[in-house]
Amino acid sequence: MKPLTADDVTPEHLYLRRREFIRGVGAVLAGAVLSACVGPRQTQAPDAPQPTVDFTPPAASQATDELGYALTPLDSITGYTNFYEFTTSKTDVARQAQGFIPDPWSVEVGGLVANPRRYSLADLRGIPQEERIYRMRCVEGWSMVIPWQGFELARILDEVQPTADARYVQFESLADPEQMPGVAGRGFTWPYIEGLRLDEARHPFTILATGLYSKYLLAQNGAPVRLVVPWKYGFKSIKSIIKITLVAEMPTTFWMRTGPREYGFYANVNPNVPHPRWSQATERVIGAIGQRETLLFNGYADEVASLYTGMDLRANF
Ligand SMILES: Nc1nc2c(c(=O)[nH]1)N[C@H]1C(S)=C(S)[C@@H](COP(=O)(O)O)O[C@H]1N2
Ligand SMILES: [Mo]
Repeated sequence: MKPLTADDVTPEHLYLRRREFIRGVGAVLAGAVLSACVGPRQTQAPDAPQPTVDFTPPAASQATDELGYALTPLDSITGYTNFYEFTTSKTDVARQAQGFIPDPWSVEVGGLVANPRRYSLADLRGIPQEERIYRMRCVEGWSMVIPWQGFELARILDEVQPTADARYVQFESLADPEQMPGVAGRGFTWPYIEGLRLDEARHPFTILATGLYSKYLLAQNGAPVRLVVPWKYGFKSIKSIIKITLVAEMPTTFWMRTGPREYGFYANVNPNVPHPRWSQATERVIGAIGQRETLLFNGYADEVASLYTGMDLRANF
């Protein structure tokens, strides 16, 4: 199984240049993925005035992921979002986030690293971007299929060089009460924090995304840069990142702090481990009618299950 690119499912003329994607499990295991992804055939960084300006998102009926699931329409991806810094109302985030200007921006990468570095937005957008069509499964029981643009987080980790003590990666979102009405309100402890084990962070499917459907991210989807970890529940895919810190101990995440009985550190998509308040066996397909079965590791088990060999997935929820 391989994550498809829209290159595979949309007419060629819609794209300036084609590029190849991860070819499959063999490539992943061989560690050949990085070289496959930094080759010469990259798509350009997405941007409004760039040649993709005439790009029309493919109709859902024309475009699918590698399982044959239709891409979620753009208006659903941008109109139905979770971003609690703005509001807990999924259909009102876009409006609340309209005035959010994520520029200038920088991401500070530090902690247990040999080469701490601050990445400007231009730095991040200057990294060769590739497209990944990934399923997104929210812990609330709904899902989308999203064509992201971004790059592997491993690329940045390689640049900053984690020290031997580094075992986890902690991520932090902007929490600006001036621009984000949800942060000014009560009920949660900000900032939004997420974390990955270092080997999860280095997995070639883990990306930092700067765009989707060939445009830069809109505020509601986590502009200007967010994490995407497709085999985990959506809340791991932290938005509007300002800080990445290599640490020795497992970070306590926003959701672990908010509801420790309901949200664990791992949060791997798993239809066999129900949430305390609901089943996780099926999911509602946003932008379409109906439900589908939820798949172990969100359908990426072949590529990621080995990260969890010998672990009790029920205890480590
Ligand atoms: N900073 C931050 N990141 C966040 C969230 C949030 O509220 N704040 N919500 C998470 C949840 S619950 C999900 S399902 C995904 C949704 O991503 P999308 O709205 O782009 O589909 O973002 C995640 N990242
Ligand atoms: Mo979510």
